[in-house]
Amino acid sequence: MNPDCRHALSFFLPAIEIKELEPLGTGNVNDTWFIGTTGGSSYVLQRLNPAVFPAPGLVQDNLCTVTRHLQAKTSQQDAAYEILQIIRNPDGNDRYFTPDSACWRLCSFIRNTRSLNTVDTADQARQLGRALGWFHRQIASITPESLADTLPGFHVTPLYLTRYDTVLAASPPNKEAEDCRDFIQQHRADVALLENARKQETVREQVIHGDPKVANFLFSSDSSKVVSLIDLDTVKPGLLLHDISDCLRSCCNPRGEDVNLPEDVIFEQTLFAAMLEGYFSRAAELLLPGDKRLLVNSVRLISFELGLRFYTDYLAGNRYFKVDHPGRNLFRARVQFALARSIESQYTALIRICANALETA
Ligand code: GN1
Ligand code: MG
Repeated sequence: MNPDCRHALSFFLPAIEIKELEPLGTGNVNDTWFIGTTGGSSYVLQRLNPAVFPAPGLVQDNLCTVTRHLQAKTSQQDAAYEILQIIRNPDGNDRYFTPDSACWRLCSFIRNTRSLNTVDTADQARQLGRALGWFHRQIASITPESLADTLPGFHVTPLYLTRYDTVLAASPPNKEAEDCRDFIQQHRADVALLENARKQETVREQVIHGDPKVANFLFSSDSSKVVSLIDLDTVKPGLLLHDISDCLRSCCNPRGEDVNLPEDVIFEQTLFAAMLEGYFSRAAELLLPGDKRLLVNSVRLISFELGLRFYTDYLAGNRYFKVDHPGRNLFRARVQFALARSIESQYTALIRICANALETA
């Protein structure tokens, strides 16, 4: 067993007898393990990546604030979804630091659930939309100032473009990835879309999840029902459109983010319609006029932004997103750019689907 895992576990649960310890999930940033004990309890142990989260204590503070808020809200009504429990050690401490400045934490494991990397059916997409809409309604009453900005500039697309320009200028010429550079060049003018709308106050700002990709929703083991929305590391003030778009770029790409053939990637209209139907059934009243008007363009932008982030990290030597081989982030970038292209090619139809879903909500 990784000695740091063992130290972290004995910090949180000094009397623990471990029966199972296995890597869990497909996260691109943090390390996660499933822990089963001889007594039949199960937990999730995580190591926050210090290269991504420079102030992990604040990430943990945000997590506590949000889970406390969700627990208080759901105890007043029928609990629609399960909420993560943060485990504390006998002294009441919920975080453990190793000498490499990494922060470790332990949470409950939500039983009888499974995590998917892609959505296959409209029913699953509708369930994702409902769960995200529910989550947005619950967290809408959190005062943004009560949460720390743990990742300044997250989802501010123009800043990612500036960073890309800097990294590119310092990189050796790379013929192999000319397609990515061309695609970025062609879309430079689009990057300020959401920042402009934010300035004009036509889009809703509130506390958001920050990373509502498919893998962060737990489905019931035996149905398409969503049981919980997990990975609350990026919960902080943002735009509702950041979350809706990030969820859609993941949900409507049935081939997934890690496919090796970007030319196979398509943005699926039926999944788009179903996710929106589910989302609007729970949270349509949160949307401002700009949210409705910019939704399709915003999904395209967030796909482009993620492609830009992956490509920049590839050029910078893969320091942010974990990789299993040096070309992985280049593949991932191509997938997101292919998705943005697929959205572009179906633009009129997607606008119509979105308008219909809003009308029938
Ligand atoms: C990262 O770590 P993970 O897999 O939950 C990233 C998200 C990306 C996502 C793409 C803090 O999330 O922004 O959308 O990869 N998280 C951070 O899979 O940058
Ligand atoms: Mg995440």
